[in-house]
Amino acid sequence: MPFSRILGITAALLFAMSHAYAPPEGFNYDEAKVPHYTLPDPLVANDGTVITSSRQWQQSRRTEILELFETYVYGRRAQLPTDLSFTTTSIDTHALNGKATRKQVTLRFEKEAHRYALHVLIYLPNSAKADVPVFLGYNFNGNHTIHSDPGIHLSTVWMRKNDNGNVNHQATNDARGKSSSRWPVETILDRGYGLATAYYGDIEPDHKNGWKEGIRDFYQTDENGNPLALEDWSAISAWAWGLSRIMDYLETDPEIDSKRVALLGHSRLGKTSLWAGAKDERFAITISNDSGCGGAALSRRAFGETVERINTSFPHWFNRTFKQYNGNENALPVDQHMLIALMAPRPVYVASAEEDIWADPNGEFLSAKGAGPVYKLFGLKGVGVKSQPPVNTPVGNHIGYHIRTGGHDVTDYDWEQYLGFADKHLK
Ligand code: GTR
Repeated sequence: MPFSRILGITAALLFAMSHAYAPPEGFNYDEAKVPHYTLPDPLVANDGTVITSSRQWQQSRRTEILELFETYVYGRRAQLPTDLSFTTTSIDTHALNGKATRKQVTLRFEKEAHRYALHVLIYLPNSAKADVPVFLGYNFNGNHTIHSDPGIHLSTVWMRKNDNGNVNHQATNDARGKSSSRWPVETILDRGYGLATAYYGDIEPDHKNGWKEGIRDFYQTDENGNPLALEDWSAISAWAWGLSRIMDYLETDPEIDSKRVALLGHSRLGKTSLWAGAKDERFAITISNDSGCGGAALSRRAFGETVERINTSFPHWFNRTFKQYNGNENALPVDQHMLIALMAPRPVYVASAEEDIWADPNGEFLSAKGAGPVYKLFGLKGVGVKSQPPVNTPVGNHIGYHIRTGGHDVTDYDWEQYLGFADKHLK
């Protein structure tokens, strides 16, 4: 190879490396340029009534806000399955050198055709007696990526990524353990928690035509029995629906305390967890890790990723009505602080990363803070600070928040805060 070619390749590599985390150009990353906006007040009902008690919130305002998010952002979701079944496909009581019991459970939604299967991987600490609290979260790349444990079934469905051990969008053995840095399984077990996870692509592959192979192609009515067109719901709604089905299973597992399930998700799966936690009050805690636009971040700030950009890059994530707010965030009847507020009075945690400016860390903080007045109705404390805390300084009581150093990822530091938050509220 000529020397000039080697130089060229080296330069290209260095460029790629230095720009690996560079956020897209043409978006605002300057706090001073955030447009002026007024947030809708979670405590003013659609008819103008001011909500002053937790009772009023629970009886009417909560439902109103849920419906606003259904109508304008995430869409509706499917009916309950009529033939939900759970099959334990493998169980190993001496997994991870005897530390854990590993179960793999397949959820199916229909008796006859058996088209859809949601494969749930569960680790429970053998040191625990019974009734284990668990963390539940979707993974991005298949259950086999969260740990190198060879007993984990290799996923056979379509994988979004075509690297890290995936070939032709199918997982190979080389993909095992590739996402393990995001899942400190042994630490979770040592702290007395179980872990349940599933691949979100089991419910619907994450691309614009993924619905054709997902449950959105199957269910014709929503949870109230009304006809459901494809655009009436969204991939995020479908994925969130799947998390509730996992909860249906957890409720039947005698080794698990389904009243103490902490739901977490990163990035797009953080958006999904927030919507699932809002819809389904069986989740005791909801945790958003770097969920950004359409997750914890306030849409009106248009800082980093905007509504228009997300609707263009990922048209399948949100419902059709959300597209009307491209470049027009101020007209949205909701903003994301109201989504956080839907968790009340259950504890909720929002986390950001300093270099993850695409996700608007300050917008994530302001949203967590903006849910505070609703928690106050219940006599509960929110983030407890006026402005974004310094890096690596977690704050908050019933609404937890931190911004850590580093980029868009789930790290041991994040988990340490989530475990501490769960200890505080679930133990
Ligand atoms: C990005 C998207 C973000 C976030 C992220 C992810 O491309 O713009 O909203 O969801 O993907 O999920 O990793």
